[in-house]
Amino acid sequence: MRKKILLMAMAALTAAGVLCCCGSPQRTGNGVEAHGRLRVQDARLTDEHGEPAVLRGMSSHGISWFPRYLNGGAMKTLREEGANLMRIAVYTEPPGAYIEDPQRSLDYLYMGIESALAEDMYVIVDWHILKDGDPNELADEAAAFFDGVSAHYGNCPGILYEICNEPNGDTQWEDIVRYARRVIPVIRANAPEAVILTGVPNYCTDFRGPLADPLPYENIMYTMHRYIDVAQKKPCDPGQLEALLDQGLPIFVTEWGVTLGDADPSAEEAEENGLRQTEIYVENALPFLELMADREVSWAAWALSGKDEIHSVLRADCGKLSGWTREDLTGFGELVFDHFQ
Ligand code: IDC
Repeated sequence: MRKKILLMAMAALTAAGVLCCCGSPQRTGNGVEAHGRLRVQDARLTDEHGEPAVLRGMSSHGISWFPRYLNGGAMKTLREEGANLMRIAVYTEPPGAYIEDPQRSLDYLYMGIESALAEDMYVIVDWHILKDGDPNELADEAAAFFDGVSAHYGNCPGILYEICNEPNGDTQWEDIVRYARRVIPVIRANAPEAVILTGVPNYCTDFRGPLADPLPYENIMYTMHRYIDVAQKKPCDPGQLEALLDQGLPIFVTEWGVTLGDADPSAEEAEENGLRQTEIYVENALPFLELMADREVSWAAWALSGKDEIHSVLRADCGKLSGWTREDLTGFGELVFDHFQ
């Protein structure tokens, strides 16, 4: 009886728009409550009102190493800074990651998803292959993983699925198509309308495959990953992204970040010696950021962590788990936080 009254009360609140289907409170703004269910229409991410939806936020680092930043306070801080997206990277390897200890990764993943949804943010569930360059190597495990997650969140409009992080090595587009044909129907059986993202060959840089032979499903986007060299003052060239958008390819930049550039022989040494992050030319990334803003391309920046490396948005000496201010951010972190909105 009590359960029935509770269900009736929840139904009334949902009908009145006070609760969404995931149980989070109603918000205004640029999050899930405002945009609702996403679709890919005319190669663009579109919200349930038919308007363009632009998602911007952070990618986690590998959740097996940095689960600490998936907490509710961290998501609240990102949200207050203007982010409406959190990408959660479930590494398949090395030891300690999903394949060796799936339950641990799932615990962290679900904690992160719930923290982000509670802050009205969209979430990308990222099957983070890397050393395992061909996603077919772990297709059985990926199918079981996505079946479990999509069964939990089938009706929730806040979840996007990224079926493979960065195919690499000699993995061809045909291999990715074969894998996608295996995994996408598993997700769609539980979450028929979910937006699904897929990586492309050579670490998400080679788009010839999807241009010639796009995946035969609705609501698909292809992921671009872009790391901008900030070791020498040289603004980046965003031409590849522009050309792909002009050709009508639906692109989601699920990782962008900075690198010290492998062409520079001193870069590795500089990183090893802890090159002061204030000395890098983060403004080299501006042409890419500006193009993404102009063309309403959604993005996640790599990565939300304080690991002592060039990719971190938090300073290595920042012990805070949330509530970061400008002083806690690296130069790269400031650039990212300044562009969430
Ligand atoms: C990097 C992490 C680094 C870790 C390494 C290997 O920043 O701490 O040691 O992975 O696990 C990618 C990948 C992403 C990389 C990132 C930076 O998707 O996993 O993270 N990067 O190297 N593609 C291009 C760059």
